[in-house]
Formats: sequence, structure tokens, C-alpha cells
Amino acid sequence: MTRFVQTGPSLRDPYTADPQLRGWLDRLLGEDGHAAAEQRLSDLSAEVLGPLRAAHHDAETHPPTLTRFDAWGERIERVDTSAGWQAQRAAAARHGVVALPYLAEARATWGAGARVVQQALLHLWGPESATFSCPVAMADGAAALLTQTGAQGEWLARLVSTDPAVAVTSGQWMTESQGGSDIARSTTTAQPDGAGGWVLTGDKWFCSAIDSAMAVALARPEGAGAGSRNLVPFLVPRYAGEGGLPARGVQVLRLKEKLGTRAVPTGEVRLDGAQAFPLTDPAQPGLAAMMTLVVVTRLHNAAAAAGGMRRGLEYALAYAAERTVAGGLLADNPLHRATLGGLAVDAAGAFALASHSFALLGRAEHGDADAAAELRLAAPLAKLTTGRLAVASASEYLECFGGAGYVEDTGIPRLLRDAQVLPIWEGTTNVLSIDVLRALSADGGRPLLHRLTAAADAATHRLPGVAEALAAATTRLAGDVATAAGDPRDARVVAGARELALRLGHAYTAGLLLEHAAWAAERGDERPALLASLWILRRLGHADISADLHAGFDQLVTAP
Ligand code: UCC
Repeated sequence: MTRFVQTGPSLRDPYTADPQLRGWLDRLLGEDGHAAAEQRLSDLSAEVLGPLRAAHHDAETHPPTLTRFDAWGERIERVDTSAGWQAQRAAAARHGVVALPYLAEARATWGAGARVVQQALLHLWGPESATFSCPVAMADGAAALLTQTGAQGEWLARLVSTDPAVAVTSGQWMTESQGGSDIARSTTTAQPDGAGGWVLTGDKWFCSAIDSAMAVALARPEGAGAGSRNLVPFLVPRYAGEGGLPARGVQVLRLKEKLGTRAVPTGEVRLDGAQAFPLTDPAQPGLAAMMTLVVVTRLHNAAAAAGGMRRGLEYALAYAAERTVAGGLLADNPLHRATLGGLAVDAAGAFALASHSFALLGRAEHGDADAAAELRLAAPLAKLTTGRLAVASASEYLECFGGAGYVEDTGIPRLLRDAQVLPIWEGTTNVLSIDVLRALSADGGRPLLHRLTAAADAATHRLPGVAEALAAATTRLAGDVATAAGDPRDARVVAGARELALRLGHAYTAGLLLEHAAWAAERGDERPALLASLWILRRLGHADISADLHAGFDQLVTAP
């Protein structure tokens, strides 16, 4: 008897097989700028296809462990991680996934666009990083904060090092069990140690990448007022010297057993007189400065969502090209083509949001006030919109594999487990929706609404139907935004915050896809216009586009 064995999905080179990524790099960096990034992107892509996929698998199958005491009862609190996790750590440093925007050479080459190149690196690497993208996100956030405040230069140098022997990552200790996202309820305090320094006391509840060499922890300095705004970010060294022993006063109580991101050691921490260095003036409110870090990690979250969606699509496409059903390839089945086409449209939307947000971050860091104003709303919108899309898409990707998608050692179920964290950490969808209201009440959403109107106007001649749909959606949103901005604490406004935020996120994505489509069409590339049109019909018009997805399938998913 011949036993049938299904061929598993192979992976195409994630850089060369991603026309959207390449097109956006051409537009955002210019063709010369993209050419200057080509080698870095190809090198990382090649590693992703080989050693990093293996390291990813190793880290996922050998989760971290915590040993609190040695045999004699000495407190050691050793966090052991796999060889795969260590390989990811070294790769993150070598490829500069944190460092790139801070390197003088990169800033000279790409200017603000170094953030765009960074997002491209994250897009290629993140899905096969065993979520080492998490400590990378926090290290980048910490580096941005240290750059802004000018504090702790020696730690900054290590955060942005490309030498694996020197580079460190950071934790981000904000959450406490009594408050969760409501950090105003934090009880961790900071006291002067009597020798010119500070010590922290309190418990932190959700501390990811607990193996990082440092963390940025929020604490309330002695004598500071109540409320979140008076919290101050402190740098806490995690280890005493180079020996790997915990720093005095830093205890890891236990590791969390999480649904996903299983390779990431996430712990509960007790600070009991832990040495700490204020990153802002402890006599002044410090939360606003901390939000510099939080905005960066939220953008990384969006990048992780977009990268994961694209990689899920790649795996599902590869499988559909191998799998035979009802006498034909799954890839030829009209219903499956429409399903995959819809996933391609959503993946394109998430990528547009993530890429544009990193571009804004780069420009804001280079002193562009307009970009900073747009980023204030773009950051929560990108995070919350891509987080929801990522979970919905991941569920579909599992379904694309049938029963195999539900079997652990295919590696497919992990896509769903890991996607589920994206709308949770760094603020849930609802918490981010409240942040959207906060941002709207500051500027009425003007930069974003202006961008949408301009995108719809520019598309009127080439794509009249979809331009009209975007213009109509923008008009409706402008009215709802004015109501929300007028009284953001009104119960009806708060109740509708999530719906409004998602509508804004979808319209923003539509505008960004249309802008890119106009640029691409001038160069004879009509694929982005198809993506933009289908996104608008699906997400703004709530139309059934199944037949268009089937008909446009090859254009939507095939590499150039
Ligand atoms: O989960 C965590 C780590 C996981 C691992 C990370 C990996 C990620 C990478 C993924 C890649 C794979 S760490 C914990 C995450 N937690 C959060 O994100 C916190 C969620 N909570 C919030 O966002 C809250 O809404 C807070 C922190 C903003 C506080 O809310 P409040 O207390 O209601 O705040 P207020 O009263 O509205 O604002 C307090 C001050 C104000 O400043 P002042 O008083 O000076 O005007 C606000 O303007 O904070 C200012 N503020 C902001 N400033 C509030 N939000 C912002 C903002 N977004 N940007 C700037």
C-alpha cells in the first residue's frame, strides 16, 4: 500500500517574494535608498530561510525556565533560555534591528528613512524570531527614551550596539496586578537611598523578556502626587555585575505560563530596595516622557502584526499550491482563492499602517512637527487596527490548513496563539481606543482627516468609485470625530470609542493604500490600485468582493 504523505508548506524568500514591501521601499526611500538597503534585507532574508527558522523552532520547543534557588538555598533566580533564543539575540544585534535608526552611518544614508528600513527588517524577521521581536521592541523604546532625555549614555550605547557580545535588551515594567492598564493605581515607590541614588520598592506583574540586562520601570517618587502623570521612569539594572546573578533587591517571583509567545521569559518581579536611576527629573511628572517608549513599542506591535499576517499568507499560499482537493489544486479553487485573496488584502492594509507609522516616527524624530502631530493619532490607530486584523487573519490561516492547522508540531497553531497577544500587550483595543479619544480631543483628528481628503481627491480621476467611497466615509468620520472630540468623557462617546477607532483605522489604511496606488500607477504598476480598491470596498463599503478576489487572485498574491 502506498501511504499518502502531504508535502508541508515551503517558504519563498520573504524579501524577493513581497512586491508590496519592495514597492513601498521604492516610494518611501527612493530607488537609490532602497538599493542601499538591498544587501541588508537580502542577508536577513537568507538567514530567515535557514538558521533563524531553525532557531525559532528550537526556542519555541524549549521554553525558558526559572530556577530560584540553588541546591543549598542560595537565591540565584537563574532564567535559562534555549540556544535558539540566544541565536535570535545575536541575530537581532548583528542585523541592527534595534540599532539601525541610531547608527550615524544609517542616518547619513537614509535620514528619517532609517526607521522605514528598520520596519522592513522587522517585517522579514519578526515572524521567525520566536518573538525575540518583543525584547527588541522594548530595547528600541528604551533607546528612544534615553536618546530623548540624554540620560544613561553608557546603557544607550549597549542598547544600540550591533556587537552581540555588547548589545543588551530592555524590559518595560509598568503593569501592576491591581491596576493592569490603569497605571494611575501603581503602588511602586522610589526613595532616595541616602547616597545620592534611588531605590524602588513594589511588585510588577507582567515583565516580558525578564532575561534583559535592564528594565525601564515606572515608580512614584517619595512626595510625588497621585495619578499616572506623576509616575517617573527609572532604569533598573537587572543583574549584579557580569556574573548573571540578580541585582540586589530584584527578585523574579515566577515565570508566566502564557497562551503564546512561549519562548519569551515573562515574569513577575518584586522590587525590594532595587537600585534605580531616574531617566527624567524625579521632581517632575514623568509619564509623558515614558510614552516616548510606549509609542515605539506600540509601533513594533503593529510591525509584528503586519509581518505575521504576511508570513501566514505565505504559508497558506505555499500549502494551497501543493494540496489537492476535489480533483484540483486548492490554489485553483474559486472559494479558496477568494479566501486567500481577502487575507492578502488585509495583510496589505496592515503593512501600509505599520510602514507609514514607522516613516512618521522617523520624521518626528528628525524634528518634523507635522509628522509628530499625525503620529499622535497614527500610533494608537496602527496598534489597535493591526492587532485586531492579525487575530482574525491568524484564525483563517489555521483554517486554510484544515486539521493540520490544529496540530501543534506543524507549527501552524502558534500563528494564532502568538497573534492573540497583539491586541493585548501594550494596551488592549479598548485602552487604545480611549487613547484615540485623548488624541482626537487634542487636535480634532485634523492631520488624519486632511490626509484622507487629499487621498480621495487625488484618486478621483483614476478610481472614481473608490475615491467617492473614501470621501463619503471621511465626511461621516469628520462629523463623528467632532462629536467625540467635543466631549470625550460623555458615556455615549466612550461606549463608541472602539467602533470609531476601528472605522478611523480602516479609513486611514484606505488613504495610505490609495496614496501608494497613485504613485505606483504612474510607474505602470496597477497591483496597488487593485489592493486599495478591494480594501475600500471590503472595509469601508462592507461589500461582498468574493468574485473580484477570485478574479484578481494571481495579481494579488503572485511575486513579480
Ligand atoms: O505590556 C507590556 C510589555 C509587553 C511586551 C512588549 C512588547 C511589545 C512589542 C511587540 C512586538 C512583538 S508593558 C505595559 C503596557 N501597558 C500600557 O501600554 C499602558 C496602558 N495604559 C495606558 O495607555 C493608559 O491609558 C495611560 C498609561 C496613558 C494612563 O492613563 P490615564 O491615567 O487615564 O492617563 P491620563 O490622565 O489621560 O493622562 C496622564 C498623562 C497626561 O499628561 P498631562 O497630565 O501632562 O497632560 C496625558 O496627556 O499622560 C499623557 N498621555 C500621553 N502622552 C496619556 N497618553 C499619552 C500618549 N499616548 N502619548 C503622550
